[in-house]
This record gives sequence, C-alpha cells and structure tokens, in this order.
Amino acid sequence: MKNYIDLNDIEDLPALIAEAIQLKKNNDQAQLGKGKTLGMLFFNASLRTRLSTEKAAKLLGMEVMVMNAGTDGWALEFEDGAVMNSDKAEHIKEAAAVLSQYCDIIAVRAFPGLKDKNKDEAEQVINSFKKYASVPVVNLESATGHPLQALTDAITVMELKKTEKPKVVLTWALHPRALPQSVPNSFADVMKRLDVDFVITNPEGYDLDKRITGDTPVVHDQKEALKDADFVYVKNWSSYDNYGQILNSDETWMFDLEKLKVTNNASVMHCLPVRRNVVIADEVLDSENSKVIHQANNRTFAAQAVLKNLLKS
Ligand code: SN0
Repeated sequence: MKNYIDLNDIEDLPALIAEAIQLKKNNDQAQLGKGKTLGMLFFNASLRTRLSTEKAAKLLGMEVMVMNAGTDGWALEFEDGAVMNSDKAEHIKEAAAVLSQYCDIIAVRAFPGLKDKNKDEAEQVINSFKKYASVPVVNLESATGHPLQALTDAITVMELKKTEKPKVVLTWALHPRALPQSVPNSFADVMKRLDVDFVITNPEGYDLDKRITGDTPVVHDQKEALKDADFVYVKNWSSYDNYGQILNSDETWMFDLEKLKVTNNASVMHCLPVRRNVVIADEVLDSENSKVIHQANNRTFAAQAVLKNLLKS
C-alpha cells in the first residue's frame, strides 16, 4: 500500500479485514513503527479518528504529532501559480515538503465546503498532500470519502454477521446541519466490494452519486427497505443533486424502535457522533441492537492495519 486516499488503495480487502481482526486479538506489533513518526493534520473537528489513529500508531511503536491545522497552522494556498498577496501565508508545496522531512506518514482530515460540487470532487486538499508529500498520505475523511471509517464498517459487519450473505441497509435520517456525503459514499463503496445484500434508502432528492452507488438498489420507502435487514447503518447526508442542501424536515426518518421491529433483529451501526433522538432514538442506541460502541472500537484496528501496510511498503 502506497497511500490510503480511497478504497482503491487496498490491494486485498478480505485480507486487510482479516489482518485487522487478527490485530484486535493480538496487538504485539510494537517493533515495526519504532523510530517512525505519524503526523496528523486536522482542518476539522475529530474525536474517534484522531484518538483511534493515534492509538493505532502507538500500538505499532510510532511517535505521533497532531496539529489542528485549520486553527493553529498558517492558512494554506493550494492553487498552482497563485500570487500570494492575500490571506494565505504558506503554499502546500512547502508545507508538504517540510512535513515529509518530519514525518514518515502524513494523515489529513479536510471536509468538503459543500458549496461547489466540482471543487469538492477535485479533492484538492488530500490530492495536493499526495502530490507534494514524499511520504505516504492517509485520508482521515476528505471531501468525498472516509475510507478508514469504511474499513472499520466492513470489519464490523464481517465480525458480527450471522448469515453467509447478510442484508445491509444504509438509511438516511434527518439532521439539523448539512453534512458531507463522505461517510455514506465510502460505506456504499465498501459494501459493494463485500458479499452482502446491500440496499440504500433515502428520501427523494437525496440519492448519492450514481458513479459510487452503481447498481445498488435505492428505495425511497424506508420501511420497505428495512424489511428483514440484518444490519442497519444510519447516517445523514446533505443532498448530492442539490449539492450541499437540506431539502426537507422529515423527522419520520429517525431510526426508532418501530423501525427496528421491521428488521431481522438488526445490528444498528453509525459512525458517530450521533444526534440522539434526531438521527437514532435513545431506545435503539441504548438497546442490545446498537453496535456503535463496538464499531468505534474497531477504528483502532482498521487504522492499525492500514498504518502497518504503509510502514511495510
Ligand atoms: C461528520 C460527517 O461526515 O458526517 C463526521 C462523521 C465521522 N459528522 C459531523 O460533522 C456531525 C456534526 C454534527 O453537528 O452532528
């Protein structure tokens, strides 16, 4: 593995999942990362990604440097040939080159602006780091994807499944803020690569990018989609077609006990943070069916498997 920008960087997904599950059982890997440094730059808030990736690096024996680059660093210029006479103090060319001398792996979180679809889809931040860094780059959630979360989700489904080919439903829920499509994009992408019966349900106007969902069935009737589900992944995202917009205020999409009853006693997943009683009801989050804490624990082993592969190459 050269970088971990998106799921295409994984050479063998089943093997990587198996490796992560193995790391969860036996974490004695502290030699590989000795004398190596992971640098993490956050342009947005984080709890799980930041701490699970730091923990994963330390379990591999690495040193870790973390910076809230969005608030503490110089404002970065990403445009080639820019005349830098305004608010941006440092060009990514220098920043990435300098960081590559301090770090053996650079990891970056940079959410989409959700205003200009073309700009977000160009993935300027993460791609510029990849272009100008001379060390591997890891995506800690970018404008269009969250591949560490997706690997975690794949591990969780493979660990908890009770049937050979479980039914997995990704369901939209209302949220007070316009959120990225990154998590559902990567979840859809990874589910397509596994042997599962995968269905997406969302209101009209919220269909994800067809280039990502491909031939995955998209059902606009939530209850119909949830029928007999073995896994339900609840997540809000803002509209892709009406880019970055919140189109409705349909609270009936909240995942509650009544909806859980339609499923096959499903395991309920969410990447967290979750808005209680808006996205998922207390009665579900506090039930045995909720796997969100288990899922968050798997973040460490997903990150560890990725860092291990990057260190080895
Ligand atoms: C982010 C998202 O992409 O949906 C990160 C999830 C891992 N979530 C949020 O920004 C939620 C913020 C909120 O106000 O609830």
